[in-house]
Amino acid sequence: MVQSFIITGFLGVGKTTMLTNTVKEHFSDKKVAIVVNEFGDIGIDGDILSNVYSEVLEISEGCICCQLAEEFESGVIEIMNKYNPEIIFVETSGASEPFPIFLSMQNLGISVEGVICVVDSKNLNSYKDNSTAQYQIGGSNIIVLNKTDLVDDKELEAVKQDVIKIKEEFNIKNTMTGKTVFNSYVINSAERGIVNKEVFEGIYKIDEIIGLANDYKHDNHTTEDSITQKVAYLKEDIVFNDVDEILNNIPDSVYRVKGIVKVKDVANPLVINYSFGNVSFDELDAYEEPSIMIFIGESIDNDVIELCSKFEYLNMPQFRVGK
Ligand SMILES: Nc1nc2c(ncn2[C@@H]2O[C@H](COP(=O)(O)OP(=O)(O)OP(=O)(O)O)[C@@H](O)[C@H]2O)c(=O)[nH]1
Ligand SMILES: [Mg+2]
Repeated sequence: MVQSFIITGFLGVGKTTMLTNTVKEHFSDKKVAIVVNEFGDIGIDGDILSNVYSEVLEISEGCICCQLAEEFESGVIEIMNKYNPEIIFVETSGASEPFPIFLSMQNLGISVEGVICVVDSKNLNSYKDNSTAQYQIGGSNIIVLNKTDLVDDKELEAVKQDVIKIKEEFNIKNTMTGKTVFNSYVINSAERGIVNKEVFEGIYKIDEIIGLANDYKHDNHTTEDSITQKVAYLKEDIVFNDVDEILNNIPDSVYRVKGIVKVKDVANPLVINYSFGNVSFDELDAYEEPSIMIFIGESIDNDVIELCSKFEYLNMPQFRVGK
């Protein structure tokens, strides 16, 4: 039977990093397939992951836990038929809830070994009131406190207590037995998404969860949350400093920026990864599309329009409206 893990967690917490680091290392002897769903209609993670894994399926333009259940399931079937993987890792979008995806995997007869929620130890405070983020923590059985390099022991302990509190609030019940489903969960710490192999050893209590499916009511949560995205393209003739200048002027409402840009003074295309004020860059081997930046946050529209008017080399297409 094909095994799977679902990797969830809010925007920019380090899910893709975990896939490119830990998962790659621990599963080098297995045939691994990756399914990735990104928030918004243009994906960047597929390009990053394709650099590391040969079998990557990217599902964009919507949320796999709401609008895209069918596309998700047929995508998983396609990847199984084509590649015959031993393990499938699903990276959910930062705005997805994990439980509907768990149900889809069960529907397909794929064993879910664990639902891993990656938590940004540095920034949990900024996003812990978001209902989707709470559901991600509540609906997982393995919690990875990531970015521990950015906090001290005291701050990490406070994050752990916040997670435990959210877990207690999300006392999800098995409708058949009345037992709490996510009673047994584990919390791990990680830097760069690097976690022990034991995390993947399968502790999901699948039998406890039978019966929940019938009762689970999943509204389209993306319409409730005010998270939106705006896409902008960059002019061709720019240098690294131009990009840096934009990143130094990101408004507070925007907590995530992803992008791929080509600049004159760097040989390879650069992947931009900005989350809650921290930026990193990685080089890609090839990228033929126009340079792009995607801004994600809450009620960001006016702020991003203003940003684009400040930097003439940043163009926002008029016809695009935030989702
Ligand atoms: N300092 C530090 N940065 C990290 C760590 N893990 C990830 N990052 C950085 O956090 C940013 C976001 O990482 P990703 O792995 O793309 O996060 P994600 O959860 O996949 O993001 P989305 O798919 O957009 O929701 C990148 O700049 C990473 O380099 C960590 O442990 N420490
Ligand atoms: Mg990602």
